[in-house]
Amino acid sequence: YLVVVGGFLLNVFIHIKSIFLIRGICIMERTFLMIKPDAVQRNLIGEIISRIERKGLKIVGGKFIIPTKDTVNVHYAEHTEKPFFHKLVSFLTSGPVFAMVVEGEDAVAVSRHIIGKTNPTEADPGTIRGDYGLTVGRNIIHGSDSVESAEREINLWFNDDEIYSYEAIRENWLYEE
Ligand code: DAT
Ligand code: MG
Repeated sequence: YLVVVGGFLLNVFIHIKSIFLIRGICIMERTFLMIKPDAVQRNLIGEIISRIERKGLKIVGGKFIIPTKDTVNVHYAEHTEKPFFHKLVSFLTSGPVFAMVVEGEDAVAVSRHIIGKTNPTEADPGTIRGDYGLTVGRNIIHGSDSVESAEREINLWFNDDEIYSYEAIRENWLYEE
């Protein structure tokens, strides 16, 4: 019984840690997005950031870097056993990416929606992958798939002092009281 209660309290703590800001009834989240090397090479950084900004999401961290193999191995640890893992790692370390921390109400789910399905063949038109991607191995952008993954990935790619919280006046028009 104590183990169950303890596990529950730990889960609550993890959730409260990731829900760092509560504005009215809406829950603000942070997510990790990364414009992959194919999109950088194709000059799509601006297009993609425009979509994120237009949606109302707030960029609170950003960096242009060539990822190390170590970082990508940890980032994609869940795919270590997949047949495409090796190619995935060499693709992501092949050139610069633009990594971002993005904040907003339901930021994780909202950004997965505007990114579209993993395989651009199935991604709807109007989504980033649907509009700019053609194959799964070159699918333009990464977005965290859950609040837990987001927290893990943000900590992997960013130091705390590289993320800036700030209030933007537009938020009064994006969110209800
Ligand atoms: P997502 O990026 O939508 O979270 P994922 O986590 O399943 O998708 O896979 C991570 C990345 O691995 C994905 O963006 C592209 C690559 N990938 C996934 N499935 C693949 C496949 N069948 N063949 C080649 N690459 C694949
Ligand atoms: Mg994924």
